[in-house]
Amino acid sequence: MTVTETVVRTCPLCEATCGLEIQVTDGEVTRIRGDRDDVFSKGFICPKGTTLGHFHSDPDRLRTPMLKVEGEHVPVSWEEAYAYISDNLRPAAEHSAAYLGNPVVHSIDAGLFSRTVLTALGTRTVFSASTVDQRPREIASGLIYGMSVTIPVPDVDRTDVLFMLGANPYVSNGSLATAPDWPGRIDALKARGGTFIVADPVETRTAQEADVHLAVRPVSDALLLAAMATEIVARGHARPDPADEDTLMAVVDALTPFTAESVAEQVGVSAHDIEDVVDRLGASPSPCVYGRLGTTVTPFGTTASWLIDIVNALLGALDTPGGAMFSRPVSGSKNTRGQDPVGSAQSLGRRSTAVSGMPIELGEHPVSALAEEIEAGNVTALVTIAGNPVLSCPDSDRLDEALEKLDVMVSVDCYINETTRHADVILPSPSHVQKSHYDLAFANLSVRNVANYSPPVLPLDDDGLAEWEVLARMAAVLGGGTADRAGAEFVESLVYGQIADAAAASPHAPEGLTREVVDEAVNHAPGPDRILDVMLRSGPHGDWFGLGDGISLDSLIAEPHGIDFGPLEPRIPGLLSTPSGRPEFAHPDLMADIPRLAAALGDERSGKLQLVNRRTLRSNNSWMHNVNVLVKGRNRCTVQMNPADAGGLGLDDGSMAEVTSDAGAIRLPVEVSEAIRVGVVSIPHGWGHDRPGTKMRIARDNAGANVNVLTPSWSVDPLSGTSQLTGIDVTIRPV
Ligand SMILES: Nc1nc2c(c(=O)[nH]1)N[C@H]1C(S)=C(S)[C@@H](COP(=O)(O)OP(=O)(O)OC[C@H]3O[C@@H](n4cnc5c(=O)[nH]c(N)nc54)[C@H](O)[C@@H]3O)O[C@H]1N2
Ligand SMILES: Nc1nc2c(c(=O)[nH]1)N[C@H]1C(S)=C(S)[C@@H](COP(=O)(O)OP(=O)(O)OC[C@H]3O[C@@H](n4cnc5c(=O)[nH]c(N)nc54)[C@H](O)[C@@H]3O)O[C@H]1N2
Ligand code: SF4
Ligand SMILES: [Mo]
Repeated sequence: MTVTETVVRTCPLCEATCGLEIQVTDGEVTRIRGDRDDVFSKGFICPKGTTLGHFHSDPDRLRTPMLKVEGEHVPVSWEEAYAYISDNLRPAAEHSAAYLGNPVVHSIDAGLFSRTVLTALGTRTVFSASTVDQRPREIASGLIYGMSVTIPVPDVDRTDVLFMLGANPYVSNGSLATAPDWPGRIDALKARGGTFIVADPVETRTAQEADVHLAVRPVSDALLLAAMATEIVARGHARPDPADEDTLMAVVDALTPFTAESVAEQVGVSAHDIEDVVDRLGASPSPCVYGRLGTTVTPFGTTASWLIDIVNALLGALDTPGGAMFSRPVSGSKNTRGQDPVGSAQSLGRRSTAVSGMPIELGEHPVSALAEEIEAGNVTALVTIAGNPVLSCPDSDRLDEALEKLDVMVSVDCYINETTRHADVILPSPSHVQKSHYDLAFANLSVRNVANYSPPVLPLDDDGLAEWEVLARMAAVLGGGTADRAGAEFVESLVYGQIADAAAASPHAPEGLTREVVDEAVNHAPGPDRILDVMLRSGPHGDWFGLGDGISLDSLIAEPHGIDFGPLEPRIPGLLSTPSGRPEFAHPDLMADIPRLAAALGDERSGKLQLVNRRTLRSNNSWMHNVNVLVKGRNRCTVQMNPADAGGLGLDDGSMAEVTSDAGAIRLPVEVSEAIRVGVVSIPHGWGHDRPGTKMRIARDNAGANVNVLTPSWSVDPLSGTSQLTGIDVTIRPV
């Protein structure tokens, strides 16, 4: 007899956190659609969300550990895999490093247990996808608010003028701003008479919806924002919180060289257009400025992130409804635990990498430095968890070669791809429908305070391990313990114990809370769920283990469509941890970058084309190209060019071109588009699946070219170490 059931869960693929309604027939996922009752996404879904079943049943997805024997990966038992790790990685720990990829933050298992592996390994050399992404925003937040997790998000549902720089949420579904259904939210903004303004060198899907589109030159955002700050004051729009007025005016004084007139040439739009945007924001009762990837992966990423906050604060739009606000995660966060807004000063520049002296901030090395550290012999052993740096990181041909020089490499991943093909051992993580899910990371970035827990939809494969257990066993064996369930539970007890102790010691805890009360109340099996239970119960809406009124994991399980705790509320000064007890808008490490920005006013143009990044709706960085329904149809890995640029080079739509930068060269088809600014070209990342030794058959048939062969490893934001991935000088010729 056929058994069909319908379950709901949160999509783990991107930051939008959509609710999915999943139909399961005889243990197979047979249909996925949007969950109309989800409290946050209300039925919204994108094409990727419907493919979790395809991914689950992909025959190329790893189901057993793989060991490289004479250059070929062969399936082995867990015992053999962990024995290899014990014999080979453990002795190499002294020169080991780790790379953590993007899906780590989308997984409660990997999010809570990746660090146990690094701790057991004893490595201080940690790389992650953050330094090809949002690290500048986190650094700016650390300096200004005292904690890197304290990131302002646009209150998109209440603003009436939204100015968005370097983001394309109609395609990416949003980032550092968790909000399922950006199209619906922007429509609602317009329906209430609001204005939507976009700054992007490309007239993207998002820019097409804008009332005003500034087709800025790449890497010019910090200049634009600096000028906006001074123009807000000059044009009489400043209305900062009186407590911050002196600090903000000190910043504006230092920004005197930047005016609409002085930056117009570099930004590539007229002074009048800049003034118009300033006036629209200034005239609005609830304006909001939001910047994303296009503003962070540049040599001025940290400075641009800082200046966004300066502009919002000058407009009186920071921490106020309709402006840029701060989430208050239901599962708690560093910035929900304290009570005292006064903390010690943060500063940059304490550590740097050995070879090039790139900054090491927030405990992480820039991925731009990974290849050279391996080449120099400083890193001889590498662990990768949920990452594909060979496609996602700059100068990737060089990195690809460097990985071959390692003595030992271990990966935790679902595929044998461009990166994991170098690994001696690959430990498989189960498919996403076999995991429980809770968005610990994105609760910090959400435009509403929402909580939603999903149990696994399907059981583990025979002999399969949950991802937390894969990682905890590895930590156990690296720490000298046993690579079995007992070893994993020992590691879990350390993580659980830390969180349970912190809950018992919380300044918010009610009278009578002890570690014993916590242990007695928590009734979930060892693993991420019982840790989550502690976090929820000691979070801002928690039941304090029965001593108060509020939620627990069990009450969340009883609400499969999630619980909505409402719109964001002002949180300054409570969430601060700064010497002054106010935001450090004039932090000396940020002010110190103003002369470098002023020097950029005089930059000569190279006369070359400038490469910018691009996302496409049916991709998810590098790893979903083995799902046929997502890659079929026209080739999306193209170089988009304005007709004026293409024509001048004798290129037509569909003709093959060679694109060359100082780092390398790739060949791919041309897509002629009026939407792109003259002098700018765009190529998506995550492609280039033609390397030998990978086992992703559909991806190989749709290989595309790897844009990160073109991005230079030597150009980083000097404050954060984040790679420059946009505004790269390239030349193009027909082939
Ligand atoms: N479909 C899909 N969705 C995704 C992903 C994916 O790969 N595919 N990846 C996910 C991840 S990991 C992330 S971090 C988010 C990112 O999500 P977003 O931050 O929305 O990033 P992008 O979609 O890359 O949009 C960046 C925009 O910046 C523009 N740009 C480039 N350089 C500059 C510049 O110098 N200045 C300005 N103002 N604009 C510039 C580009 O043209 C592009 O339109 O998306 C997530 N969602
Ligand atoms: N040129 C250019 N380069 C870019 C960008 C750009 O816009 N332009 N964007 C950058 C950004 S924002 C990011 S975040 C990075 C992403 O950089 P990475 O995180 O290095 O790359 P991904 O393609 O996301 O690789 C994810 C890996 O995790 C595996 N995986 C998927 N799910 C799971 C899981 O649940 N568990 C485990 N263990 N493994 C899993 C996949 O098979 C894949 O190997 O790329 C960056 N690179
Ligand atoms: S928008 Fe993101 S979270 Fe929503 S269905 Fe698509 S991939 Fe999943
Ligand atoms: Mo990202």
